[in-house]
Amino acid sequence: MVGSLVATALWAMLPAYVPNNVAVLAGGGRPIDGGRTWNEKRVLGDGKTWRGTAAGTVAGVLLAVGLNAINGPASSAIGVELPTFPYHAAFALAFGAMCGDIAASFLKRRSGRERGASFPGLDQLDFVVVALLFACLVAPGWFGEWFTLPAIAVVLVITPVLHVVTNVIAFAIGAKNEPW
Ligand code: CTP
Ligand code: K
Ligand code: MG
Repeated sequence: MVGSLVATALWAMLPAYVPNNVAVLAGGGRPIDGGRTWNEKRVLGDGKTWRGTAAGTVAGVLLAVGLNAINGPASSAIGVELPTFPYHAAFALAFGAMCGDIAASFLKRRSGRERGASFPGLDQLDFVVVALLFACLVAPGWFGEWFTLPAIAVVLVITPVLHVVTNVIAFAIGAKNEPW
């Protein structure tokens, strides 16, 4: 019961987990804020680029397409019915994750944190909250089917743990400048 809840919640969140990591690998080029400042601080900073955002979003949608393709065998293997992703839900999760991360950078700059500074709590949950919000708005029927309150609770507990582990690994292999 708890196992199937964790499995479906994590599966449903995968298109939101991958975009930020792909953005780290694919990032670079023109920053979204074009170098502009607000109150003498960058609006977003050089860490939020068009290329990273687009690559991350596309990667999340492609992952959802791949997950749909293996849904049958994966569901049978673990004996749990896993969610399939309608395109609009996949896009909402992936683009929502990128927007949450961008919104967090906006808040970090407003609070005087330089690019790369940590903001505990926000760093670990920004992308999940906005991914869930976008999915809820764009695909309410699908969202309600898979993201029950217990599933959302599971996501809010497990995501920070996964985020910390992923980023420490990314830092250790040199893909990221900071371990958060
Ligand atoms: N990245 C990107 N576009 C995004 C998100 C991330 O290009 N929308 C890339 C950037 O190269 C960025 C790296 O991924 O430096 C790491 O992402 P993140 O930790 O979110 O950015 P930071 O550089 O730490 O900047 P910030 O303080 O604004 O979070
Ligand atoms: K971030
Ligand atoms: Mg960072």
